[in-house]
Amino acid sequence: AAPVRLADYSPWPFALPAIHLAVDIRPGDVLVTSRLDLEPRGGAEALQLRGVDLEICSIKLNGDDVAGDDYSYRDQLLTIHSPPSKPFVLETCCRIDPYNNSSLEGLYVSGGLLSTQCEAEGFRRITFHPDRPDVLSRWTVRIEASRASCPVLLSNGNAISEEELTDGRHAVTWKDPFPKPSYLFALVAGELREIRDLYTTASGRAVTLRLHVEEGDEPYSTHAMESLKRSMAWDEQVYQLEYDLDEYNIVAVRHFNMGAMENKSLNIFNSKLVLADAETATDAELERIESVIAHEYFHNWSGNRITCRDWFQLSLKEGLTVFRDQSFTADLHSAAVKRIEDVAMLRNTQFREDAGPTAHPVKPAEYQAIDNFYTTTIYEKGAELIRMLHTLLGQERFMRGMATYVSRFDGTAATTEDFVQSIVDGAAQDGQPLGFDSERFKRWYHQAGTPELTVQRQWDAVKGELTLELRQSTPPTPGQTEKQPLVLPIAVALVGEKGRIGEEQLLVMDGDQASLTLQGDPGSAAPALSLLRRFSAPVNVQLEQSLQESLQLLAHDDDPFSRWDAGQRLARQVLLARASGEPDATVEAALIQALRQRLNAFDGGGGQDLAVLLALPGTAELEALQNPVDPPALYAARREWIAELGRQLADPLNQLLDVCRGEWPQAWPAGQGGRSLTGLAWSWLAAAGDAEARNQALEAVSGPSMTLARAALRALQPMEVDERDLALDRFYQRWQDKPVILDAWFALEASAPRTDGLQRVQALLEHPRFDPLAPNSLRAVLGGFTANVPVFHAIDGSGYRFMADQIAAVDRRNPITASRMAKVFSRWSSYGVDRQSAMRQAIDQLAAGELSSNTAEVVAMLRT
Ligand code: BAL
Ligand code: ZN
Repeated sequence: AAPVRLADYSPWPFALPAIHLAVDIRPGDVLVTSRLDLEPRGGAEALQLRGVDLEICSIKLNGDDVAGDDYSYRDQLLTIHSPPSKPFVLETCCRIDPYNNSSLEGLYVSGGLLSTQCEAEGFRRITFHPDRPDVLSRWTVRIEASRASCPVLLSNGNAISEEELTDGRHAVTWKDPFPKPSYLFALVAGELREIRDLYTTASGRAVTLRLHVEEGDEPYSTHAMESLKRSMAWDEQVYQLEYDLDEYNIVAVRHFNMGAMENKSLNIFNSKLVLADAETATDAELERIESVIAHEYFHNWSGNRITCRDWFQLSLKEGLTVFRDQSFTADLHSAAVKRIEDVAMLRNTQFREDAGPTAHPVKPAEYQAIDNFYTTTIYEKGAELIRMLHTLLGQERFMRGMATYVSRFDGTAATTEDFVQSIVDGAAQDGQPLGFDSERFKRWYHQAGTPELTVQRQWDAVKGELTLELRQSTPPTPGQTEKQPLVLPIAVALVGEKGRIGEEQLLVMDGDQASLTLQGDPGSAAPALSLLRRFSAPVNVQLEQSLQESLQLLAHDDDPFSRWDAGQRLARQVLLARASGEPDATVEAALIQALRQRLNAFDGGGGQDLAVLLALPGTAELEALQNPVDPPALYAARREWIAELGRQLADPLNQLLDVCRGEWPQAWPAGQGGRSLTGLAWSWLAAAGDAEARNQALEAVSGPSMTLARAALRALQPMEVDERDLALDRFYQRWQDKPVILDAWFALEASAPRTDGLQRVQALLEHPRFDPLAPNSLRAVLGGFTANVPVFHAIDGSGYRFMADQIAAVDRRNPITASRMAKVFSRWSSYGVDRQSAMRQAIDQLAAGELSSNTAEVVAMLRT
């Protein structure tokens, strides 16, 4: 099929101010009657509506049946050949089968519950509709079903009437006063238990908050509810944005392609992102749940009240909303830790995407299947763009820009240009110069690839001046060979032996080259350069830094990100040298010494900062620095280095465990530093052969903290020791009836580096507790398998062939999940000859089969 192109955008030639839906849920099918109030806007000869797998029962125009000659339904398009030129009503009735819909798009069944997923293009599987985000309507939805099987009937907006019908049936009608596109429509019907709370907004609106979960899951909903209230308060305080309806519903479903979905006033969540307490979820999961609850709530303004004109604008809502949820977590917890974790994630996922065959701009120019563009580039790089605007303008000016954006575009479908223009117009209301070229800034949206920032410097000891010469360039990406310079906000400072020298400076670079002179201490040795503080721009830096300089930054930089980055740089050096077979004894000794000092200085409190500082760089980051990439060598280097750390630092690590023990029982968010450090100490000590650490870890699997239990499993899982199998078995026995928790066990089993790893993964796919229709289970086993470096990357290609078979099988049921999994092959050209050709064969094997358009698009990108 021809791709959809941004350049081809034109408005829909009708307005659709009101929609009335009647959804009749029956035991074997569902009847959907839709009444569309349509107003021609001139220029339309025919009316075209999207529809997928719909069985037409009737089509009426202004009350009269439309004759067979007057319409056609083919290629997922319903065409009414000659619609009236005046406003008219089109009523269609269709039969759909949600009971056999494994795609998890449109209306489908999950564990007896009927629920929807319409973003991006799922609504066309429910009824005929233009199904594009710039068509906004007021919706009224009547749902009818048997009371016994579906006592709860939910849709968007407010419930305006309830009817008791004959034959044990009932109906509820919902009306949403805010115009919205079809992708924000939601419906849920089934048996659910409700947890209710109340939130009063700043202006006094009483909002009923309702969380709907399966029977028995009620005790695990407190954290999600509290997170929602915190989110509502934060958006009022920070953005002056209040909730706008009388109810807010969240439903937890087991079978869900994404994490969660921001449907207007009826969020639907993957149950793993709702159900949690300290015994059943890790600290990281609790924080993630809090942030996703916030993310979906924040969409009410950044996404719902102001939506996207077309799907090329996806980052308009996603980048902005990720930026907002990142800021929320930073405000509530540690801003430094949050920034570091976000950067680590960006480098390990988005930078990898930007360097491979699926690289695309934050605003792509074309797509085949928009589902393939729910990527880390659209989300996380998109958020970095907003963050750079914030850095360039400062909080006050940025917030004035946000207020301008909301006042200009509330109730409409906007573009990323609208957004950037609003931000700069709002900021400039103070009459001050903007400080950067906003047209150049917009290039960030259209240009794929991670810019390389090359820095050279000269120290003038007499004047005490450090002069920097900076150059930027962006490597070519598929379909984009020529790149332009971008606007880069670069925060820099000098660091001496007593900490920062002088003030931090913000260099705004918008051409190929720039230079900057920083004032240090005359007559002294060259100070260390703290570059790209807070990771002020999403770029790769090329700068030669000595061991001494990195150590100085690690010890004395006042920017936590740069301090962490200095440690990471040394750890990367160590791991890459080990992977190449030539360990660097000097760097290793210096790094161990620096870590020892940190560990010795720790006396409790602030443990999370230390935990992130000690964490090793991610695999993707290391792979980006190796040519050709040898994943098993990197994996082995990491395991050996962890064992070395455990041996060399055994004493301070054991002291650390003593200090941290007191924090174990503290309720999240307290105690998380102590628990993180405990996991790290177990992992390092266990790898060094410390039996006591292995025992402690084994005991924790049966203990009251899921954080410690999972840290223990992670520590034991890479090793061929009895404690590993005992621990995994204990965990399984304890949690086998809780699918959300058991997924972690599946992932750990699938990623355990055993000699019979492939057979074990095969057995997991046939395990009675494995649910092949649940994307969470698939991601646990197949995602776990691809993280199982020695088995997945077996030199004979068996791991790659197996994965290709699995992706093809998943694709027949669930194309959205399959096409995401296919990206696991995106690094094929970076490996050595044998792996390269084996992975390429697996891709070709996948391409030779019958694929969904989603997966076919990804596979085609991989093969270019
Ligand atoms: N809109 C899809 C889920 C999310 O990003 O919130
Ligand atoms: Zn989102």
